[in-house]
Amino acid sequence: MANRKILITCAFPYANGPIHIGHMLEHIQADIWARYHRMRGREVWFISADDAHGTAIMLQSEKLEISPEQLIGDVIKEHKLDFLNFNISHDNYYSTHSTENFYFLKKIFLKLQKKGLIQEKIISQFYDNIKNIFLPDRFIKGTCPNCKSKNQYGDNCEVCSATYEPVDLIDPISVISGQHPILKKTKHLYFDLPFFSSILKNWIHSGVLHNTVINKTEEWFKIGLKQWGISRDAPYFGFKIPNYLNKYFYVWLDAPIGYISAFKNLCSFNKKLHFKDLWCTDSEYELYHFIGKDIIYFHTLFWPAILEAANLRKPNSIFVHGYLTMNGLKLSKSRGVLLTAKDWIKYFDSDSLRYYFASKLSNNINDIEINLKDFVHKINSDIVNKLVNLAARNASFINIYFDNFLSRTLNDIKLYQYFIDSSKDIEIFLENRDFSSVIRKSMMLLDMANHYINEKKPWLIAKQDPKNSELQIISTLGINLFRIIMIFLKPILPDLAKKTELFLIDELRWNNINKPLLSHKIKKFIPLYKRININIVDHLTANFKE
Ligand code: NOT
Ligand code: ZN
Repeated sequence: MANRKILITCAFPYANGPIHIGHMLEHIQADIWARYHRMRGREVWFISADDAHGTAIMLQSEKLEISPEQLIGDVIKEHKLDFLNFNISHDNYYSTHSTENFYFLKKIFLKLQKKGLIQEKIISQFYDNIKNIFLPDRFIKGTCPNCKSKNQYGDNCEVCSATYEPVDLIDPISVISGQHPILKKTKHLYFDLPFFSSILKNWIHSGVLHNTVINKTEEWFKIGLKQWGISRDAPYFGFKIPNYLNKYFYVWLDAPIGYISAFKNLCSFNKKLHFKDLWCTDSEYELYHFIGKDIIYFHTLFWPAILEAANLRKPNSIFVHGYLTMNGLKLSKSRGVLLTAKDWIKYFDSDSLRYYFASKLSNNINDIEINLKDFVHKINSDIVNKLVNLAARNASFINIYFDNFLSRTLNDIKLYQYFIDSSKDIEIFLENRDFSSVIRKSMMLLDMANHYINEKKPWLIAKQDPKNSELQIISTLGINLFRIIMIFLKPILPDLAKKTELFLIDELRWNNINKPLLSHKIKKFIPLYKRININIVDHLTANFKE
């Protein structure tokens, strides 16, 4: 099989607020997958960007009394630093407010127009006549017309997931002024999504999507696809629509096109990459979008329709995760609890969050509940007591009695071989993004390894006859079993992997799994990971905002 070439994307965080650990869930999930494929020698490109347009960003910049350009410029620096702090290995982190994005947006729009896929309509829309602004869906709140939950946004209900028009909301209120909005007529542009119904239907059933995602998408087919509004009235922060006065492209049109332009920008500093090779309809590249379940609609319907209309390739799959919740509340900027990436890193390290998320992630869209006490317990018991302890207890004998040298041979080949053979399962788990199984299996293997050491009682040999080669051989196996697990966990724990490589004086590589370290010098053991003090949880919870 030809070497796989893969483009991985994460949804674009809005440039009006901090990266929180809900964003991080997705970027960590995608990053683990990207790192795994790189370890397997595949050509991987991993991109994301800031989503820089829209009313929210405009209003936020007004509030801060700076220009939107300055706001998004400041925010992207923060975002990039946050991702760096969590070892998210984006090959490019770009912005939708870029020349490339405007170029592709115009190009695609003109193509749609030429194909007769854009229609004008005069509609009545909610208008805040105190602030003189048409209200986007997210700036109107009211009671869900479907389940009657209060305090829902104008586009969809977070309780029952119904989608609707803002005018369908019961008792609407402008979020900007807190007053009842009025209805005002305005002209808008619409993309003919229903035209693509049968193409989309075929596509979603062509094996590219997980069943739950298909079912969710089918719900929209049942209601019937609708014309999709792609314009917004001034005042707005975004790209202007050519040949229209005071009309802007809706942020959700230029956001996904940002996948294309972030890649285009990547090509400009990676000369071996060619734009067309990726986006042409017969591309050899695999394309995967990691997203949260709140934006399924845009990625399984709207985006593939745009790609189809523009004669560009479609994704191989859309990988959807659930929400991150804490005490049952969604982590987000606008609702529930907010725990930022910056806050996290003040109290804990990055590998710990990556590990904890991995232990809860599999390839379904179930919500992920994070509990900080459980988190501390898991890190201490898995990483400290099982993983690092296996290295520590064996390294000490090698360091003290054998001048840091591992033995020439291995005993208990059966146990060793079982670890090697397990890599087949681990590969399948990682490929399927079933990271919780990777961790479960690794912990089971570590239990076996630690059990082996407990049975062999090397400390007794060390007491009676410290130069006995049996002691060196037992410890060498212990170190080699640790090394195998660290190869499995390297995509999840990049910091610990780096320290391990320094300690073992060996790069953790997938295709070296079955070559044990023998007659090999290691470094003097230094603690690879620090136990987390449970009291930190109380400090943290006292400080973060609900
Ligand atoms: N900024 C959006 C959000 O919901 C996600 C944009 C996804 C990016 O946070 N691209 N697309 N499509
Ligand atoms: Zn509802």
